[in-house]
Amino acid sequence: MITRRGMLQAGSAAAGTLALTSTKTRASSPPASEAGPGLPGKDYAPVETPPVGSLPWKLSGGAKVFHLVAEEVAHSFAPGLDATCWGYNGSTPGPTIECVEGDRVRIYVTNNLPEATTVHWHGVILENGMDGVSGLTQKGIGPGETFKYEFVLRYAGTFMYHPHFDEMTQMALGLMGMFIVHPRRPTTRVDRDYALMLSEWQLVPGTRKPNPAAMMDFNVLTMNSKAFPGTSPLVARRGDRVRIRLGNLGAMDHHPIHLHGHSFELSGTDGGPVPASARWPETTVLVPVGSTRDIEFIADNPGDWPFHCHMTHHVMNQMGHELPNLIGVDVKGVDARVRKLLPRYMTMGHEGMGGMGAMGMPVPNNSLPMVGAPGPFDYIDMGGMFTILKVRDVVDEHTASSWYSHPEGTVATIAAQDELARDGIVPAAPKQRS
Ligand SMILES: [Cu+2]
Repeated sequence: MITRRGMLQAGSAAAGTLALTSTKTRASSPPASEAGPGLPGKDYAPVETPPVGSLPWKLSGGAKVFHLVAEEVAHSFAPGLDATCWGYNGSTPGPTIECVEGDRVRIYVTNNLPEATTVHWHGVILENGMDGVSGLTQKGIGPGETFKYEFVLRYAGTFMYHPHFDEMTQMALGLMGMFIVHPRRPTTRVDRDYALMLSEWQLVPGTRKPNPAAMMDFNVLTMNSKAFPGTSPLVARRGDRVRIRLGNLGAMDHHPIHLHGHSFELSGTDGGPVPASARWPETTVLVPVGSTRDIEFIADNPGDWPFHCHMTHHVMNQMGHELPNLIGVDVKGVDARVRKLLPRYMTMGHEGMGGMGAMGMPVPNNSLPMVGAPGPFDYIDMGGMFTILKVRDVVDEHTASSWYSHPEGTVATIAAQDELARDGIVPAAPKQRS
């Protein structure tokens, strides 16, 4: 007679090296020895992590071997804003690690920082001793030491890697990266697959070292450690199925990331894929600290579409927050008096703060204007955690650096007098200010 216990024993014997089988709802993958290491082009289409790319690997004894080097890196957030950060293999974020479900990985980590570090594989289900938590699951990797992590990737998903030693300092300085495990048998194929790590920094204008003690007032908000206009545009051909994988390893802030011109579905988290039956349409996805969110959509609407954090202070660069509120204040008298001392003085902010970047106000050395960059019509009044999705009928090497050319009659313009008259619109004069 087959008993319940007998079935369980048989089941666990058949599972072989895979320990987690019974209560998991996620399907377990075949062991690496059975399927062989997943290969780019054959088993997966590589992810794009602009501008850092993916970490190279080599095969050794059936495992994919990677080498991460934690080190100080010279970094540029955007033209005109350079900093000394910490990263992996010369960049922040570090290069993306890409694997396939079932792969065995051996990841060497060399620490070239002045203090200990570890690497935690955020979201990856693995043996406790490979989890990378200093003091709890391993000793810290001392300066100059190289540690070895080795595990089998049981589940597909969008994961991350980061230190769990002095993480407040180490992540504030840029130590983080994406870790993507492609499914062995994909249910959806996408044409473009992007990865963007969201983070936040405090960089006092004129300085070059991010401040790890910051707990609020982050003033440089980034995608892959770049602030607009330093971010890379995302390009898609009209009709492409696009996946964007967002990770958030900022210190304190969740980011509602909004896409213009399209709606999308949440297709995965750092817990794995979301079943098709559990998805619903959105145009904004909240990416909480310490999580990943994958979105998928058909890029069927040509144009230059903003893709940005909807927290208004997160699309500013190096915004100071200690300003008095001058909106609506009559500053004429103040300006006249100050100009006796400073002839070119002009109070800012009383008519709103738009266009401050376009005015070409002088900024301290090594800092950014608070917003934006020149656009095809005028100055783009957003910066920080902002990039542009460029959807085109034809995609080539010029697409990323070119502006959309709009079909005639599809751009909002100043209203013509005869149109106002036809539609019975009388523009109202501004009300008298009290
Ligand atoms: Cu944000």
